[in-house]
Amino acid sequence: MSVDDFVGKWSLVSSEGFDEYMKELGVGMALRKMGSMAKPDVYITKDGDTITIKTESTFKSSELSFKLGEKCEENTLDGRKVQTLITFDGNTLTQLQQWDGKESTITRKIEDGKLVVECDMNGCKCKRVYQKA
Ligand code: A9M
Repeated sequence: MSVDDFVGKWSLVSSEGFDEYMKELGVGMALRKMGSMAKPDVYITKDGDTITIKTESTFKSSELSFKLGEKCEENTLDGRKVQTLITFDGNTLTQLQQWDGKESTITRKIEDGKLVVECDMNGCKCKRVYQKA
């Protein structure tokens, strides 16, 4: 498994615990409703050692470009400004977001050809599965 296996367009097929995760992040009700309804497409590209993850939905979109192991600033869809560090262990892309003394982890891995995204904040977990579009 390499980062190249993550490259492509991915469409959301299932989501568990996302509302609870957004609550734990402190996202307000209106935005949580949008988040729950959205069926985003995720575009992952790689240019040299720069990886870009673009999340597109009819409501809101976001784009994050980063190099593995280098901290960068990320503006999240719910308006947090966080420090993000993404690493790859040969299997899983692990993203650590830190802001205001808080942190959340987002992992991405490929399972049965699907992109499995798991988010964790204070032990409140969410699992979202995307299939190759
Ligand atoms: C994911 O599937 C999970 C990433 C978690 C991001 C959490 C940010 C909170 C969202 C707040 C509401 C946004 C309302 C707009 C609707 C857009 C929906 C998109 C949700 C991700 C794979 C994608 O990398 N990440």
